[in-house]
Amino acid sequence: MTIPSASASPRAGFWSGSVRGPLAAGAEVRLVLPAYRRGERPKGEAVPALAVLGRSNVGKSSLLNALLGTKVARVSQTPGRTQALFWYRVGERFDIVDCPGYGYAKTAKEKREAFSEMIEELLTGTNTPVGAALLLVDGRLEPQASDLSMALFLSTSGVRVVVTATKWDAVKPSERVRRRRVLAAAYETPDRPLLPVSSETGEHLPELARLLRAALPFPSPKE
Ligand SMILES: Nc1nc2c(ncn2[C@@H]2O[C@H](COP(=O)(O)OP(=O)(O)OP(=O)(O)O)[C@@H](O)[C@H]2O)c(=O)[nH]1
Ligand SMILES: [Mg+2]
Repeated sequence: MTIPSASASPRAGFWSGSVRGPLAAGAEVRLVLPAYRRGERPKGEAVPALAVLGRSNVGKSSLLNALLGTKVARVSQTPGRTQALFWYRVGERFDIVDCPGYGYAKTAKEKREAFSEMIEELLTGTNTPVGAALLLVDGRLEPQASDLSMALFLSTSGVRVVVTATKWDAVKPSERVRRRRVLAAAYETPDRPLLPVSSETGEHLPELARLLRAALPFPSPKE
């Protein structure tokens, strides 16, 4: 399987602080690693990790920020903003990995292939694969081929998956029922819920945070 490819630009930086988003619940969030190479992982003992995946510009970094209640991930109107796998540690309990988006044709082919390989390794590699994935699809659009391809790949990877339809604030109320039905037919299964969300308004984010916590394979009853 070739994962639809990505694009982005390097970014250095560090941010840390206690935050109040529905998935952080007052924990500290810090950037532990911008990974530029296949198989790179944060140093030390591994914790459960959640990969945030989707086409370029679908709203991955915005949703990560909204779930954590931070501005830690960089957001842009220009596709291809996120240019590495950014590992954020939440309260020393779990990691969230903000991935480069796929499907942005203007990115150099080599770079798209490199990101695709990094994401594939993240999901299936023997080097501590992720425990769960959050797949974002654009709630304003009909199902897209690259997203269907990613959903299919995920279903064979053994990773627990939650799908969100993003930018739901921008979907007309009169269209919401039909669009929700079409997206559910494409992506939802008994094991893979689909939730429409908005990072702008916060719609359904507490519910999403609950689904994600349940999907992450915590090793002990600390959860
Ligand atoms: N209306 C609306 N716009 C949103 C929402 N979430 C994100 N956006 C906008 O969508 C654009 C892309 O957001 P990002 O979070 O940078 O998207 P991304 O998926 O991380 O993009 P890449 O890193 O380039 O792959 C920005 O202009 C955001 O303001 C939302 O819930 N509603
Ligand atoms: Mg991004």
